[in-house]
Amino acid sequence: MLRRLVLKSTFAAAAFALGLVSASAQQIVLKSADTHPDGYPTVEAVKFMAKLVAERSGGRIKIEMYPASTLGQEKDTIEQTRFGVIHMNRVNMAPLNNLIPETAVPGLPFVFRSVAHMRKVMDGPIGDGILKAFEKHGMVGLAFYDSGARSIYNAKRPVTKLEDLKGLKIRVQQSDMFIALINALGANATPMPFGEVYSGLQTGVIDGAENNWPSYESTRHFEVAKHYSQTEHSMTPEVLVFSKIAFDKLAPADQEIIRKAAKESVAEMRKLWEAREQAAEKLVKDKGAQITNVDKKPFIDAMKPVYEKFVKDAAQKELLAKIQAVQN
Ligand code: GTR
Repeated sequence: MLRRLVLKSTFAAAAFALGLVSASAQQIVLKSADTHPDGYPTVEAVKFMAKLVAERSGGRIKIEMYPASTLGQEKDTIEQTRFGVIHMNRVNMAPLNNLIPETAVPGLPFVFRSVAHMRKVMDGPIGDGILKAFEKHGMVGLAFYDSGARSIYNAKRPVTKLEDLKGLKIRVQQSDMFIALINALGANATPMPFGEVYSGLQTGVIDGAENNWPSYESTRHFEVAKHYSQTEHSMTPEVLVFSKIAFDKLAPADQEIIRKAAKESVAEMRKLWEAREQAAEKLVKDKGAQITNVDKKPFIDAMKPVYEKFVKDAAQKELLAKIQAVQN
């Protein structure tokens, strides 16, 4: 009994030191970051999760959502999550590529044949293995969310073939793999935080970027880069992570509540995502975005050096082979 009490108060002290617990009550307050604004499917899915967690903990665990990059740009929030300053974070896998090699493989160009293939891989043992790999790097991987397919858009001209990309400065996420991907297509990759892309396009620091329909729409990039080419070169998923230092301080039962609610938020996210993808595509077209189709074959062929560079060691080769072997 005494031991349990001591353990409990040690936990309380540690949690307090990490800013998990509010001063007066026994309440655990968790800060959750997202680069997207309220209403975006990732943000709403975490709010859904927060509701489940609040219900199941009898109101004891509160997840506070900080959307719209209020806690910083993605790459910085990842660092803060590893240090335990931010407790939970929804990010794309790309800015994790340099830190966690396993995250690069599902982001490889054209690696998924379809959304169904991507979901089957990420929902199964392969996805679980990737989530597990986060722990060595200070984060607990909770769940994957959809991110549709990323396509290239620019302010200069319609892109229908590889040659049209020559010389275009295309913003990419802060990931060596995405830099290699865009350069292999013949454009010039410029890594830059998400929040700087609109002004970068406006001032001509960059000519274009690449993203899915909902991000192209919510950032209003379509206003300053109206040529959207359906390259659909990557389906790199979103991921929900928890700070490992903070997670280890939680009681096992609370960890379980969080893990379970995160997994349960995936179905909700996908429902919101599908609706938002359609709405975003319609909205940008109505607002004058010019959509072009590309013959994907030359784009796929151009990706050989990217695979050679980023699927090097035995573990990455094995992971790639396993992903490709999944039938859907
Ligand atoms: C979005 C993704 C964000 C962020 C952004 C980017 O699709 O949801 O997390 O990674 O792309 O391009 O920086």
